[in-house]
Amino acid sequence: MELESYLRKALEKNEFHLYYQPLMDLKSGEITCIEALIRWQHPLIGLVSPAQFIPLAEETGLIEEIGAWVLTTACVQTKYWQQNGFPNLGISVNVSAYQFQQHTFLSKVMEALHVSRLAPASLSLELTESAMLKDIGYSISIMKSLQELGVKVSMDDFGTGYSSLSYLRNLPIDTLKIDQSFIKHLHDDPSNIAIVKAIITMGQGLAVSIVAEGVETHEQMNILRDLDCHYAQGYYIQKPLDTAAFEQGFRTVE
Ligand code: G
Ligand code: G
Ligand code: MN
Ligand code: NA
Repeated sequence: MELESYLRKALEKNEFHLYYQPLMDLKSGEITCIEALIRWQHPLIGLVSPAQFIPLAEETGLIEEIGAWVLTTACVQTKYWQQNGFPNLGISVNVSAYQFQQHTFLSKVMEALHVSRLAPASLSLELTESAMLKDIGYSISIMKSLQELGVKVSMDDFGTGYSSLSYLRNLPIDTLKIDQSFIKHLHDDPSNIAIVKAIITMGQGLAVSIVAEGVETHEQMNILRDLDCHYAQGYYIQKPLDTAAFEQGFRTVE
């Protein structure tokens, strides 16, 4: 109960902020999309990681409100950036398993699009494998409804779950995000190269875009480019930045 009131107050007091991390098109070098990552700036504790408070928000049910805030804030910000120099910028938003299963989820997505006037095609939603597989029939129906709206669906942390590859045939997904654990030892472990290469080939066959996460070195980026990976994300390209720092970064790119 105490935690719930803490989280609720955080929302009321505007202690949540979104950071943004770019996804780079490896062919053109362009930033095509940004991932929104929530941060909690607590006045006393300091910065609290979402890895800590998202599970609590799920337990208490507050994820519904926090998730709606994230969606709306991310869409409004992206629409603003589209109108101020980055017309083709897309936004990718993480959705937790519980949030995805809520019966209000689809209407919250539509509301965020309506309020922001962001084109649905500019929005991607990131779901983990386990979130998708929880109630697969229901998940597929919601994912299809999202795609009918024009919203894209990404599978986050791909390779860390237990799903059989046959699921990939049936799940309506636009993008696979290869988990950072495969990228971390890309240059010193040939088995990781083999796995990443196989995922990229599979992506081409299934017409699914591939994003490599957690790219931290030039060497990793070169390997991914050689393997024809579409997109990369990670500290080597840019770490997650707050709105002001992000706009600074835009200016230096221009
Ligand atoms: O950015 P960072 O590494 O601290 O994120 C830690 C975890 O929190 C990651 O699993 C990330 O997907 C998750 N996360 C970050 N922002 C959000 C958000 O807005 N909603 C949800 N549900 N998860 C988020
Ligand atoms: O679960 P998800 O993939 O959404 O979480 C992404 C998390 O990874 C975020 O918390 C983000 O801050 C973090 N992250 C982003 N790029 C890198 C990177 O290059 N290295 C590491 N170690 N973490 C990263
Ligand atoms: Mn993510
Ligand atoms: Na991920």
